[in-house]
Amino acid sequence: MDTILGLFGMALWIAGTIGIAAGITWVVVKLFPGDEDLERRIRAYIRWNAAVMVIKANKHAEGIGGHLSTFASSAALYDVGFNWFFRGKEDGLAGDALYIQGHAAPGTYARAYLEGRITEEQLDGFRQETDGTGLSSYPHPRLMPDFWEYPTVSMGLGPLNSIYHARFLRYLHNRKIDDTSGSRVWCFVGDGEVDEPETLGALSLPVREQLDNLVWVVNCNLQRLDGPVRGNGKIIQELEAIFRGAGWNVIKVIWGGKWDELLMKDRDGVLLNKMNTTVDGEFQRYAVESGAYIREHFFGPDPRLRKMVEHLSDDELRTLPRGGHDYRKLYSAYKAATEQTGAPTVILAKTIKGWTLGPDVEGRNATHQIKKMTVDQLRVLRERLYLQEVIPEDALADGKEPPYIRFQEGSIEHGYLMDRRKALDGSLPSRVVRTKRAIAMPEDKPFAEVLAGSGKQEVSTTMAFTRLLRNLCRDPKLGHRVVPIIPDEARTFGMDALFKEFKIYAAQGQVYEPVDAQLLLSYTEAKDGQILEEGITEAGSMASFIAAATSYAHRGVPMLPFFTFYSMFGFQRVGDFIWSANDSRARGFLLGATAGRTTLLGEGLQHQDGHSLILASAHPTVEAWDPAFAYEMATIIRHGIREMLVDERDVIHYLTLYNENYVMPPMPEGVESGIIQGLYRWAEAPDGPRHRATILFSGTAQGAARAGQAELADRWDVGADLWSATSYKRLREEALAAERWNRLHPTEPPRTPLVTQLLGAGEGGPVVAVTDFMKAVPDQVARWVRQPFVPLGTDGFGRSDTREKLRQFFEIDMPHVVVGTLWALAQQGEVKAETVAEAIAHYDIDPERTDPRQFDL
Ligand SMILES: Cc1ncc(C[n+]2csc(CCOP(=O)(O)OP(=O)(O)O)c2C)c(N)n1
Ligand SMILES: [Mg+2]
Repeated sequence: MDTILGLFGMALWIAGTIGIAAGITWVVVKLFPGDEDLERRIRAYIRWNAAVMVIKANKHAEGIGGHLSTFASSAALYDVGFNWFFRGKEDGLAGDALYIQGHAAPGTYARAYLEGRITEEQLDGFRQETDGTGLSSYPHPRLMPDFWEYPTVSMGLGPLNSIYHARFLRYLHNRKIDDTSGSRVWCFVGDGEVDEPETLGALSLPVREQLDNLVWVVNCNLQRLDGPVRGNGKIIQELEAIFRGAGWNVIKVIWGGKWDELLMKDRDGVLLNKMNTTVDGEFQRYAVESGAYIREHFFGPDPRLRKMVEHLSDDELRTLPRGGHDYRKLYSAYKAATEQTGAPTVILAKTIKGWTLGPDVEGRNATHQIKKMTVDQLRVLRERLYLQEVIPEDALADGKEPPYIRFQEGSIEHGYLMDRRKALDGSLPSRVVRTKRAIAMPEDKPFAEVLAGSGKQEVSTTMAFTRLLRNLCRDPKLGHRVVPIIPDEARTFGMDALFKEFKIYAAQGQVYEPVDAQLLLSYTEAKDGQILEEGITEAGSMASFIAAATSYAHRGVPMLPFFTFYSMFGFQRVGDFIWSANDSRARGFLLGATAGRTTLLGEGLQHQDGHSLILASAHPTVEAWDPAFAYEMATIIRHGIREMLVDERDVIHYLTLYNENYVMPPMPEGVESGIIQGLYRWAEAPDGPRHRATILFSGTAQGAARAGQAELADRWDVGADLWSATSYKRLREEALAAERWNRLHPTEPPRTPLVTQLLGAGEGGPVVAVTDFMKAVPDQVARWVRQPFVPLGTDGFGRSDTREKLRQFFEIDMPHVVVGTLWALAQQGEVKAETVAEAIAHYDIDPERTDPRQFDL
C-alpha cells in the first residue's frame, strides 16, 4: 500500500483515492474537470432549499412530515451525478434512468427549483397535493407525470426494478427494437434498505447478464430510521463481501481526502487497523462527538496514532470528512463506474446522516424523523453552508419564514448549473411520453380463432389464452412487441409450446445443446429471444413487467407485456410491486393462471386462489376480470390492447385463467359491450316455469350455474336467467360513481347504477351469484341489487381434493345453486320454506357440517 500511495502521492493530492478499507486500496486518478468551489456553492443552495421546504411544509401544516437528513447525507452523491454523469432527454434521447431514494425527494425538488423547473409556490406546496399544485412526498409518476419516472419509496422495490430495467434495456437492444446503448440505470439505495430481501435478492442477475449499464450508489450513512444499521458491525464491509461475492465491481468511497495525508503516514497499518476494527456504532458516536473525544478514543489508545494527529486541532479532527462528502473522490468513483465493462458497479459511499444540519441533527438516532429546525439551528446551517451574505440575519428572525434562495439568471453560478445540464442533454428527472415507434392494433386474425369457440373440443381458458398469445406474437403489426413473461411455470400453463417458435431471451444465446433438442418443442434460448422466462421469481418477473409496461414512456417504444403466473403468487406475493406498477403508469396484462379455490384441484391451501380478485379490487388502475369463456377472455384482451395503444390509458388488466376443460362456445352476437361493462345476459330463462330467478356466474362457476339453471327448471319450477359477470370491480366502480354523483347533486334526477339497471327492479326474481372466489367478490355489487342477493363463494383455506368434492365442500356446486335460489325465492314468499328443506334433503346436503371458513376443522 505504501508504494502505491507513495507513487501516486502527488496525483492523489490532485484527485484523491477512491477508498481504503479492509487492507485493500483502490487508486483511481482522475483530474476533476469542473469548478469545485462553484459546485459546492450550488450545492449549498440546494441543501438550504431542500431543508427549508420541509421546515416550511411543517410550519404550514402540522404533522405533514418530510425528511431533512437523508438528502443532507447524500447531496454530494446526487450532485456529482447531476453535474457530470446523468444523461437527459433532449433531442429525442432517452437518457439515463434515475432511481432516487424516495425520501431524498426534497433535494431533487430543490435542484429543479434552481433550474427554474419548479416555482416557489410549488416548493411551498410540498406534501400538500390535493389542490393539484403541490409536490408529492416521494417520487410518484402517477401524481407528477411530467416529473417523476420511477417510484422508489417502498424500500427494496427500486433496487430490484433497477436491475430488471437495465436488463430490459439489453433485451430491447438485442432484439433490435431500440438502441439502448446510450442509457444507463442509476439506483440510489439506503444502507438500511439493503435489509429488504428484494434489494439484494437479484444481485447475481446483472452479473450473469454483464449489465455494465447499471450503477448502484449505496448511501452508507450507517443509520436507518430507528438507529444504526449495523451498530455492532460494519455495513460497508458486509456489503462489499456480498457484492464482490456476487461478482459486482465494488468501489468504496469511505474516507475524505484529508485522511489521505494521515494514511500516507500510516507505515505500520495501525490507522487502517483501527479503521477496520471500529464498529459502525462507534463511528456514529464519533460523528456527534468533539475533536477532543475523537483524539482520546479513536487515536488516543495507540501512541502511534495519537502522534499521527498531534499537528491537527480538535476542530480539524472533528471535521475530517467521510468519503461520501468528498466531491472529488465521488467524481472519481462515478467516472470509474461509467468506464467499467462487463459487470455492474456498486459504489459504497460512507456519509453522515444529517450532514451540515448541525450538531442537534447530524448523526443522531432521531435524525431521520426530524423535520423542524429552530432559528438557531437554521443559523448554524447557514454558517455551515457559507450563506451568511446570501441570507441576512433579519430573514431568519423569529416568526419569519426562512427564505428560499436562488441564483440570478446571468450569474456565474446559474450559468454553470444550466450549462452542466445542457452538456448532459437536459434536466432530470423528467418524464416525457414521446412515442418513437408506435404500434398499431393487431389484426382480427389472432382473435378470430379464439372467438369462434372450441367446437367439440374441451379446452381451458388458459389453453385458449396461450393460443391467443401465440397468435399475437405472430401478428405482423405488433407481434414483435409482445413480451411474454413467465416465472418457471410455462409448462403448467402449456406455454412451453412457445419456446421453440419465439425463443427464450438469453443474453449469451444458447451455448449448449438442450437435452430435448430433438423434440418439436425444445427449450430454445437465443440472444434475440422474445420470451422472458425469469426462473422462480415473481418479484423479478414483476420488475420485468414494469420495465416493459413503461417502455412506452422511458424509451418511447410501446411494448405489450403479458405476465402469466400462478394466481395465488401474484397480488398476494408481490402486491406491493403491482401497486408500484400502478404508480409507474404501467400498461400491460397480468394473467392469474390456475385460478380458483376449487378449479385448481389437488394443490391445497397454499396454491388455491380464491381472493386475488379481492386484492386486485384495491388497485386503482387495475381492471380485474374473471372470464368464463375463451371468447370473453379474447374480447377483454382486445379491449385492453386498444385502451393501451389507441386510447393511451395507463392501465393494467388482470385476468383470471383457469385450467378446467370444457367446450368453449363461440361468441354470441352483440355481447362485446356487455363483456366489457362487466355483466351481460348469457342465457334467457327457459319458458314455462312458474317462478323467476337470476343466476350470475363468473369463471368456472359457469358449470354449476348452467347445471343449476337446468335443474331448477326440470325439478323446481324455476326459470332462471344466466348472466356472466366478467368484472364485479368494474360494476362496483361504476355504481360508486353514480352514487357519488347523486350524493353531490341532491336536487337533480338521480342516476341509476348500471348493475341496477341491468338486473332490473325485481322482474328477474332474486339474484344468486356463484363464483370460485370469495363471496366478497360478488358482494361488491350487492348494495345496488334491488332484489334478494345470495352470494355463493369459496371463503376459507383451500385444500386438496377433487373438483367435485371441493365444490361440494365450499357450497358452490349445482345443488347449492339450486338451494340458494329456492331459499332466495322463499325470502320473497314465492316458495315455501319446506321446499327449500326438501331440496336440502334431496341433494343430501348436511346443514350441520362445519362452515368451511372455520379453520378449526
Ligand atoms: C417497505 C418499507 N418499509 C418501511 C419504510 C419506512 N421507511 C422509510 S425511510 C426508512 C429508513 C431508511 O433508512 P436507509 O435505507 O438507511 O435510508 P437513509 O435515510 O438512511 O438514507 C424506513 C424504515 C418504507 N418506506 N418502506
Ligand atoms: Mg441509512
